[in-house]
Amino acid sequence: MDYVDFSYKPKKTDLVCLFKYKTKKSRKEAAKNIALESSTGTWTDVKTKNTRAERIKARVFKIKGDYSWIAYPYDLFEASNIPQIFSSIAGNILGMKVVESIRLEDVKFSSKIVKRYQGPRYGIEGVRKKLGVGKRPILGTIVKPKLGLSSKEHAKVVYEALLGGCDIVKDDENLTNQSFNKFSNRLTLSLEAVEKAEEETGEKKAYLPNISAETELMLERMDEVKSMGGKYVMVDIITVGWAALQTVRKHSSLIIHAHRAMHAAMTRNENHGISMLVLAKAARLIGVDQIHIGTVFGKLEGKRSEVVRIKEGITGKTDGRNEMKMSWGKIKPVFPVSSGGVHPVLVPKLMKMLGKDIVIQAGGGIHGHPDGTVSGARAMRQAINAAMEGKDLRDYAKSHEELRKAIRKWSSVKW
Ligand code: RUB
Ligand code: CA
Repeated sequence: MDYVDFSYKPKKTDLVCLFKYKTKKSRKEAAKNIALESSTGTWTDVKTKNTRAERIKARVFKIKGDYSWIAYPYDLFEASNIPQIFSSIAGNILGMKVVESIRLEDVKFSSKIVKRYQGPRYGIEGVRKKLGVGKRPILGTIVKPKLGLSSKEHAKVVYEALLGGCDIVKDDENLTNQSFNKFSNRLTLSLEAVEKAEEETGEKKAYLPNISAETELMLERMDEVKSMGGKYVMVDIITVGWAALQTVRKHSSLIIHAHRAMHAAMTRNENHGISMLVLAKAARLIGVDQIHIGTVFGKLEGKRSEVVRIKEGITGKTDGRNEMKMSWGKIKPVFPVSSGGVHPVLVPKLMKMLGKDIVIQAGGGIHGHPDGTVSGARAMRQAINAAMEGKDLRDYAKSHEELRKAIRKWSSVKW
């Protein structure tokens, strides 16, 4: 059958996709349709076909269980264009009637494609250096309430969180330039808060302003952050889109924190859409320095096996298994961010699951502390210290009041 060739051996330069799909037709027939619609074909034979179209078509080279593996020749792509790649491998095929559901589970970018990308400027090592944090996880918070604080109130929360022990404080995903909290004003006051906290604690600190907006406006905001001495920008990478993210990366010399708001529209359904792993790999290629991957234990959905795979995909020199094994070449590892319903009690579990090379973020789990933000940040730092020293959290809490109070408030939280 055209487009299906089980004897085909993917070339080193092919991009390979792993799809999970359900169909009422034969699995082979459906796989053929996935391959043709995502590469060169359409629903019927066309008279305009040439030899090139035949040569560069995608090939289904394996079908097993619910899955099919498809190889895409390099010439199908404008290799440095992430939107074009997604229009192919995750485009029309998601809406085809021949499949009841289809999910792009994993993607293997060939080294020839990888070479066309810059990847993160800083990555894990670079971020650690900028923040002067050696081996422990980076501690972050999100200013809460998400929306409603004035710039002045916002900056006060930034200051208190940093004073208590956070390394970084970020805006929330839906805070940008609202009438009650203007971007420029917030930036100025929050960077002052950073300076003050750095002087008082002797630690390096950072504020992550959310620059998400129309692309040119984002670049203006990024310039503003840079000119004022900021270290980071934060971008809602899914809502701004791949093209905008590529532009930001091209122009940025700052650390890029990637928030993934809206990802679940594509990633949450286990049978349909695009996996978070695929989105995170694209973000790594483009070059974000840190990205949200989930917590398993927190308030937001995300299976353990999936969260661990995403971590491997964004930090490994190689990742994937068998047909999907890919090499990242010179592309640096991205800092995985665990965030969403995190509080001190979850810290040991998170570190056990993901190791020390993670950014741990808590919003409510800091600002909801019975004694406020400073104590909340202290409690989180204490929890990290306990885990770093291999001590039991509850034992450690006996001599650490802030942690003790946090445990009392949150130990029975269930999602
Ligand atoms: C966390 C928060 C972040 C989520 C996003 O606040 O608001 O937006 O981390 O989710 P809180 P994810 O700590 O109060 O829950 O990281 O899964 O993308
Ligand atoms: Ca948020």
